[in-house]
Amino acid sequence: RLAARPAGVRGAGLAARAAAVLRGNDTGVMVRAAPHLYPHQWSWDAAFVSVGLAHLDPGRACAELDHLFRGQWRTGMLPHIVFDPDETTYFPGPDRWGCAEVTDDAPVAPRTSGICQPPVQALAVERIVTLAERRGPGAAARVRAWLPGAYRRLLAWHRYLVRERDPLRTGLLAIHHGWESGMDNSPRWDGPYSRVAVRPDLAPYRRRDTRVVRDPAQRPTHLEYDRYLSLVAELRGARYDDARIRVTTSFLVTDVLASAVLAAASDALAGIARSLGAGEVAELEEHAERFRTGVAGSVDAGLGLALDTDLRTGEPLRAETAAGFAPLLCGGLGATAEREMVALLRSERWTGHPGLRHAVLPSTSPASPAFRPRAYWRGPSWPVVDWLVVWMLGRRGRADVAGPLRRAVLDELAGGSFAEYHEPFTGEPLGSAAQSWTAAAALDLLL
Ligand code: 9YW
Repeated sequence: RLAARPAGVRGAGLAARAAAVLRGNDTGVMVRAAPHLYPHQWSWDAAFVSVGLAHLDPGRACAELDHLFRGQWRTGMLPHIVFDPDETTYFPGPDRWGCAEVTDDAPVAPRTSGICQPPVQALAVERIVTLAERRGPGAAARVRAWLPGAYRRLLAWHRYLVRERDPLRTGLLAIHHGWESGMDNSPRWDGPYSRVAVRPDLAPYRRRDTRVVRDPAQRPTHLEYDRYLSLVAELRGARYDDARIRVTTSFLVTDVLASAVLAAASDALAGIARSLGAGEVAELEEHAERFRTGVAGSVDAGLGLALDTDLRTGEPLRAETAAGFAPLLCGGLGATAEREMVALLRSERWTGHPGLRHAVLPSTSPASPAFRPRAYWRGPSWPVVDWLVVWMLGRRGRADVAGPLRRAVLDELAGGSFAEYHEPFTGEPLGSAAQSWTAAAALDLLL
């Protein structure tokens, strides 16, 4: 459909607007995830944003990741938020996390949150290197000079995840808060959250998101938020000590999407290690293989999707969400199983649903009882997720599957508001406008 229109003109206009969004959100040292709603640097946002920046200025892309690396913990963890000290309106802010107050592992400056997000950073670095090489020898040399330092940071990050989040070597990462999945109120987490008690001593708070996005139907409920903050209090009470959290926390689940991202990112990091002549290639390849196998082994025969597991009950979490397509991101399925998963992706339960405005991947299947078309991670389509799927499929040589999805996302983005998410039946932009990672998605998908 895109090809039937004057794609060049439309594409150039959209790219210029996307570039303006990234520049507008740039404080000079970091790109805010969104101008009002998310005025700090988020970990996986920063990775996606750095790829968008690489289309404009590869040096600025590297600086964006360097800013994130400044928040890295002594353990190697990249925290999910690096706070801008000049911005005090976002909730929960650094005082609520109180990381450096309770553990020496956290940096004193910059202040950070005490949890992490899916490890897309090595994939971003791989893409930045490619884009810089395409740009010319000057850009390529600049990124190459930066690469060894970034590599050591990424190696420490991956080793943290492998060591602390999968100590039993199952090939599946455990997360300690739904926020760590990046998909806060996804139906994936309804069961585990129902077992999180709201603490009677929960300190009072005022949310910020519902003051920026006025329609409460688009945001998590107050009960959900009480549980999110009760978990923050639990994690802080455990001094953000992973070994202690594994035993004590009331929310402990595997995350198939983060695991698939780690598998693909380990492939990317092994490639970077090889290009640098570093000694860890075999170790990183082994991580990739372990997590690829873990993800492929999570596919539920009935639903045809990869499922997370509640590690407190041992039960698989039977939700039909976009995360269930995790094996398509990292590979590992046999040919028949992959064909079945691609058929499911194209079916009426997903991108082939007759009611969809664009044939994108909604966050939750419109055919599932948990689906809510306007409610954040319970149904809306998220351009950044579609981009990740397109990008990972492309990396694996599946342009046949990625191509139609890419065109559908670009159609969805053509309105130029760069929304955080969309109502999938109408295409209405929802949540924050001028969201940085959505602008980055447009820039990268247009190429
Ligand atoms: C929050 C910034 C973040 C994303 C998450 C998304 C949302 C809300 O916004 O989180 O307040 O942290 O769920 O994936 O990184 O864009």
